[in-house]
Amino acid sequence: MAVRIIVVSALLLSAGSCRAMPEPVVHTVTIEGSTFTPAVVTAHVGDRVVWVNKDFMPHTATGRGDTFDSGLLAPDASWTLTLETRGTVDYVCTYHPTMRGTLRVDGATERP
Ligand SMILES: [Cu+2]
Repeated sequence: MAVRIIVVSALLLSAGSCRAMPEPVVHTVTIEGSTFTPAVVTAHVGDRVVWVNKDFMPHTATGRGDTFDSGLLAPDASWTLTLETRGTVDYVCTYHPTMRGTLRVDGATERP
């Protein structure tokens, strides 16, 4: 019986949806064609977001209101942000202001 409980726990963890064990999840945002994909990331405090630049030009992921800034992301570079506060933050690329994305960060204990 103990084995079955462990297996179920592992499945919940891999789905990133266990209220009892809010393991951090890594969300990947791909930058390609001067677009952030996905444009909206819904995450939780403690999660990480990784931006990967697959374009042939540099970009940034820069949150509004002095929240976060990847700095220059060269082609093939990536940058990781650990989410420490809840809230919704819109971000842009400072070089291409039409590039927009949004982070929605809920509390760590609110993982459904
Ligand atoms: Cu850009």
